[in-house]
Amino acid sequence: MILVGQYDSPVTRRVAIALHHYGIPFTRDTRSIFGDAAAIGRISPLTRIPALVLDDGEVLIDSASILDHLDEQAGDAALIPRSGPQRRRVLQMTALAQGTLEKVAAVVYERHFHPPEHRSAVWLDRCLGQARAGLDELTKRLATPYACGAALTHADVMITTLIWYMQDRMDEVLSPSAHAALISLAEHCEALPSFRAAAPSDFEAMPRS
Ligand SMILES: N[C@@H](CCC(=O)N[C@@H](CS)C(=O)NCC(=O)O)C(=O)O
Repeated sequence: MILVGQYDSPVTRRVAIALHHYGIPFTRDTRSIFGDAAAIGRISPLTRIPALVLDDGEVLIDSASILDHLDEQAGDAALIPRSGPQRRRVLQMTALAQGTLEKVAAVVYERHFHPPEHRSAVWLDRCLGQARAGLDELTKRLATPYACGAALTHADVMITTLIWYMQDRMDEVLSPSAHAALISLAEHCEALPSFRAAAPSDFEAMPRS
């Protein structure tokens, strides 16, 4: 199977980390979602990453839907319980981290695509406030040693790829004191083999504005 997307995309990287964690072999299409948009659009109908091209040619899009498929393959090793309150907890923590990422990315895109005089200060303030609220809520709900308790889950993966993206791109609402627990969780996870195997290379970066 082929994972389409570069690892500076936190949602692409979270699929890669799960693939490594599950020991599922894959190759990569590392063309840029911006520089090679037309080529990516021929694979992924919304011209978004990640996409996963299965061995029979079927194309899966959207990180959560892709992970649903990979979790089925992983069985009991899946990074989420099959059912029950702990499954809901993992899904909610993951949704909080992914929702925070969406607001951070909205700020990054607004600043990338619009010159300063065309940016909406109202929109930017709203997104920054939502991103800060997401980080605050994640911090409040964080368990130990992992985000949802004793085991590594998809929530830890999403939080870690989010923190990496913020530190690389837009860290103005990430507080070293208020969000210290999230940062320290991310540091711990980044040292694990599956995260190291999916570390972004130097060439994998959205063009700087
Ligand atoms: N909900 C989607 C979000 C996908 C997404 O936003 N991907 C970004 C990269 S992180 C992208 O393709 N951006 C380019 C665009 O939307 O035009 C997922 O989890 O896969």
